[in-house]
Amino acid sequence: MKTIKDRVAKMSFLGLLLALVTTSFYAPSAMAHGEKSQAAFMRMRTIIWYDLDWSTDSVAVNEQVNIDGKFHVFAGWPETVALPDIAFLNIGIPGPVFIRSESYIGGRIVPRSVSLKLGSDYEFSVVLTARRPGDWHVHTMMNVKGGGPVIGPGKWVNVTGSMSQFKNPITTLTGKTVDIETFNEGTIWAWHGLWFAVGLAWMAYFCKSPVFLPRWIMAHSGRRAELITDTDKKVTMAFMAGTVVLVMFSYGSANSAYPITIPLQGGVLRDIPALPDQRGNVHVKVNGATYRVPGRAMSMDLTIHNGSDTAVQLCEFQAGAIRFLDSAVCEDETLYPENVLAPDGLSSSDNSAIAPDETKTITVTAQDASWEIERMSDIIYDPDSRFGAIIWFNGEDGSRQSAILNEPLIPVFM
Ligand SMILES: [Cu+2]
Repeated sequence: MKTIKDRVAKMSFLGLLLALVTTSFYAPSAMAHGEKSQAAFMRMRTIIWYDLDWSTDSVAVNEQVNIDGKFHVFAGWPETVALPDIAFLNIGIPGPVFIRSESYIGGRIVPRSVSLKLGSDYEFSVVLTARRPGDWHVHTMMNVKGGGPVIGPGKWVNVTGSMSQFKNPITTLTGKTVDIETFNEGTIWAWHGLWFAVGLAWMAYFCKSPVFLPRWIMAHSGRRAELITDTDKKVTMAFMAGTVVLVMFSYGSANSAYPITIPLQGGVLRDIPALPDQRGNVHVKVNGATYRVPGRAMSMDLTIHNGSDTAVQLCEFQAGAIRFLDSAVCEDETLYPENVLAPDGLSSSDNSAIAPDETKTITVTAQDASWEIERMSDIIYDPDSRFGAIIWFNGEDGSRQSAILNEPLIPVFM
């Protein structure tokens, strides 16, 4: 009877081990980042990325991609998302397919977190070096402590070549040049192997019979003391002593091999310079806004006052990452990702130029399937059904002015 129980227990242990090993080696490649499942209000009302520019959408391993642009920190930041007091400029990619070689906000190098002010605009720039060949979706991203990753538009970037060619040389502060892609790889493997072996040996020793159910039964029938023998205690002491000696020895040898080290750098930069006012003097009042579910169209009744000294024309409406353009006025000249660009998605009841000091009330419609495809229309099911957007005007003198909208949105289901 005992042997059957024993066998069952051993088999189940082996099964568990097998499951653990196979799952830890199984890593499917992600096609996107679940950007569509991020709440629509979060994409609309936290960080608005604009004037983005990807330097290229095709590179070879070791070549660089620059992503530059600006972002606006929405003043109507939703109360359910932690404020960006500690935020980290990142890039949303499926694993280390690129390395982030440089990143800047407001011209300052930002390898650490920054504090962002609501209502401000910042300039940023990220330099990536291609590491792994493939087609990768590259997003701008801001990690907000307590708020999660706020993801911006993603663009497909193709990387060619071979990962074995990837080099990541750096010069240390002591003047030594090392390739950190392969630096001390042997040592890393050896330590992982060693501790893995120690762990396995520990498990193997204590998985001698009886295990699991028989053990549990013995413990419950008051024979707990019989489960641990004197030899078990000696083996445990040997493991403990061995671990301590190993750690002391390795610490000493690493210290003598690398006497000069500095700690990993952390901290928060609280004085990142914001851009001067990016909006201009066109003022927009939203008299009402609706989202027509069957038509995938958002309609707004806007009163626009042109307080600038040049005539302006409505050009673009951006909600989250989706840009709706009025093709009669402007077109996208960057490599903006197509899935979130509606080059002909914006129309208005009257889009003639608004003269300086003129006030006009018009109906503006942003219509495109991307409301549904990008799952931005989910906003209508929010308890705080409100949209956030940035609306752009082209000036006759070549200037660009914009206004931030933050208003309730009423869904229409017919
Ligand atoms: Cu993606």
